[in-house]
Amino acid sequence: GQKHTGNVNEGPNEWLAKKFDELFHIYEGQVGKNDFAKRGYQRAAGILRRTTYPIKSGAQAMTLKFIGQSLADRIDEFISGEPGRLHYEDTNEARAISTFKDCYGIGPKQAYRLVERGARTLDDLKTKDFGLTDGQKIGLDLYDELVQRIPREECRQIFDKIRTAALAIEPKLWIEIMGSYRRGQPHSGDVDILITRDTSDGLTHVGVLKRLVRTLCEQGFITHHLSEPHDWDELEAKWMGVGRMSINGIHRRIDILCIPYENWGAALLYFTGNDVFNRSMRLYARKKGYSLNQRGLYKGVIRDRTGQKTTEGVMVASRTEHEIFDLLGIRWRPPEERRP
Ligand code: DCP
Ligand code: MG
Ligand code: MN
Repeated sequence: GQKHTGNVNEGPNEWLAKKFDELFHIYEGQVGKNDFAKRGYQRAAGILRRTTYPIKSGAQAMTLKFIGQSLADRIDEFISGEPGRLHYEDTNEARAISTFKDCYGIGPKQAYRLVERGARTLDDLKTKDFGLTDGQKIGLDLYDELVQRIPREECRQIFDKIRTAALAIEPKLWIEIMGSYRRGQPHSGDVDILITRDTSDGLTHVGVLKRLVRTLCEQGFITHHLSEPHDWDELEAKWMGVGRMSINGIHRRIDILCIPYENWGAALLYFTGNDVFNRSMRLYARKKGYSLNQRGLYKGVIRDRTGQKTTEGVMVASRTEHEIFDLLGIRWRPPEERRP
């Protein structure tokens, strides 16, 4: 169940980066124990991808920021071709966890539990009762299609289709494609769509999501619903499902998120990612005495010793990405540069 995330412009260390991707995925299923190592592998993959000259030894890699002795040892292991720890970790159990967590709705924790309970193959999940939800069962049925990355051109076609349908319902909508597509990636795991409406004339986008999903169903584009909003008529509502461009097309994962107008910039920032960039941005905000989430940047948040919020604070920026970067005092970074 490895996803193919290779770039058309692969650098000289892509093969090493892929090794660290593998390690990251194996460790992802082993929740709790190896969080530190896990993040290290993820970061090493990113750093190696951005290094423009070939890395030939662990010692040489240690001249790069964030690569310490243990990551360097791993690099030497990979370069020497010795089985090493990766081989040791590449058990049936680890492979099953890695496969299961690529199924829609199954996270690393649950994948681990399913393996603990004896599941080893997708067939086990299909034929025995593991108490999976309806959404997870759809994910299982469509597994082979949904693990395939979506080429950039098809993402654009899907976005065009959804945008056209949405604007026919309400011409004043704001609609944007986010996630890996907005970061300029050559292919994506799903299509992430954000919707709101300028409220200066007193109207909102409420009601659009329901009509949009209905229209796309009628057009034969939407084929499955995975998760529907708690309340279709809230300003903040999320629909998750599956669609395809044609009857012979591959089923693709689609997320459509509606948000209040005032949260546009913060939501765009959050859902453009990537997740590692978001984590470092949130951490930076915290160091500066702010708190950042998908709704906005807050000042005056009070936390207890464990880091839990005891006071919500006041939202000080949220309408545009620029506003948030500016208040934090950092240069605005275009989506293509939002990597660890
Ligand atoms: N996100 C996050 N933390 C999570 C999940 C998501 O910060 N646990 C943010 C960052 C992601 C964005 O939401 O970039 C969209 O989530 P996706 O899972 O769709 O991830 P991407 O679009 O980045 O990648 P993919 O091509 O796999 O869809
Ligand atoms: Mg995505
Ligand atoms: Mn998504």
